[in-house]
Amino acid sequence: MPRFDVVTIFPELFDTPLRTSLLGKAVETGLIEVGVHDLRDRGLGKHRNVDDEPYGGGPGMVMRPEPIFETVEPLQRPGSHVVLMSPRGTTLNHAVVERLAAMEHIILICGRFEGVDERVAAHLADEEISIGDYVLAGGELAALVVIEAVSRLVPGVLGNEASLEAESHRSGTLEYPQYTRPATYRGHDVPDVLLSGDHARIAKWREDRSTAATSSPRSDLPE
Ligand code: JEE
Repeated sequence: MPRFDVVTIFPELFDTPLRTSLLGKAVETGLIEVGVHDLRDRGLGKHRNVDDEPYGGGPGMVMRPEPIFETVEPLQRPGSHVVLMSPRGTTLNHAVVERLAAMEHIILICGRFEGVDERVAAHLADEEISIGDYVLAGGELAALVVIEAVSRLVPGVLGNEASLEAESHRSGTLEYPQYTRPATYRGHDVPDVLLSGDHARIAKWREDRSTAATSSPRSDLPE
């Protein structure tokens, strides 16, 4: 059973996402374990400070290394993989998610402010991951994206193993348009082929209408 440990100054951000839907069920049934750890428990001084001004000057504040090292180190065990969420990290994709899904224990470090002291990336983290080329206010929502994407690949979490099989079959990139009832909504009909019961024709239609991540929808094909 994979375990995730998150270190953050906003542990409450994780409450609802980890109690709800797919992740809530995965935690409840013990298919994954998630620990959330408040960096301020290792904060400095009366005010439990976790940040300070950047050496050399410049805007904003930087997370100090001591609360991060002192929170992460007691969590580490043989086989732990330490990930620093970072706007300059490797961009998350399905291949990265599959690689992470093979790990038994992932520690996710979430920064805030202008980022974290470089010694965390250099001497504590095993890798830096970003969830996309845009700037968030901190690593917490990105860590939740990683936890959800990786947890989907844990056997039993999806419930419907056929969905996962379809992903690997189709290289994880192909997707066809989906419809459900009603057959007509506001004058817009579900394609006849999907109501035909002809499974070979349906498979062919779906293949034709599938789009790879690298190409735009197949506007060349008729409905
Ligand atoms: C971790 C702090 C906020 C804001 C300045 C921005 C200058 C950090 N895909 C992803 N986007 N953003 C994050 C992410 C953001 C974070 C932290 C992850 C910790 N922040 C922050 C501004 C700046 N830089 C980029 O251009 C250079 C830095 C993320 C992930 N994962």
